Amino acid sequence: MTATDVFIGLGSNQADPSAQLAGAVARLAALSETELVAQSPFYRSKPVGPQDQPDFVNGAAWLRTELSALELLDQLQAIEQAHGRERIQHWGPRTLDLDLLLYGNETIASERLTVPHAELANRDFVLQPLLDLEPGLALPDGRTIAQLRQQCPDNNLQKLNPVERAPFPPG
Ligand code: A4P
Ligand code: MG
Repeated sequence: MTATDVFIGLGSNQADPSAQLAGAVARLAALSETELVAQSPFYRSKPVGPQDQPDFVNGAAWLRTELSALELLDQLQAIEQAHGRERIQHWGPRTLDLDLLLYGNETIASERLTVPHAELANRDFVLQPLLDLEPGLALPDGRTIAQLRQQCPDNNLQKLNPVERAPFPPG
């Protein structure tokens, strides 16, 4: 089987978010039949959805994998579990959220998977890290990530320097 380029969205707003993301990238890099091509800078972003929760740290990882999309989803959910993820509130606080943003040039609409990720075009905290990773990236329908980023509402993204990736105060 040939390898497919995939992009994973990373998000956390609990228990030292930047460390959660860094740990997730290490676990992604260690997946079987998978290599880490690159990771984006991390960004601090205001919560989308319920506002009574801490700011998020978001980023993205570029993988090259021989896993199928569903095999990869299983692995993403296992990593979320390993990071103590509890599903309590839709769009609520989470120690780690891993979303399959793009799987090669495939469009997937099944019970467990919607790819490209359904909210991708509406979220600057998803589009900007993708743009950082690959400025020429496009969706299966041909729309470019650069176009979508220009049209996307701005949510006050703040790029984090590695030195600023200190733990947030508990919130
Ligand atoms: N699922 C379907 N498609 C996918 C996909 N492409 N990638 C299914 C991953 N999962 C996918 O997800 C619920 C189900 O979605 C999974 O079982 C899988 O089969 P979940 O992560 O358990 O539930 P959730 O997180 O409550 O819902 P959802 O829709 O995944 O939320 P999002 O879209 O991840 O949004 N604000 C900021 N600033 N930054 C954030 O990262 N994240 C969220 C969560 C809200 N607000 C945010 C952020
Ligand atoms: Mg999710």
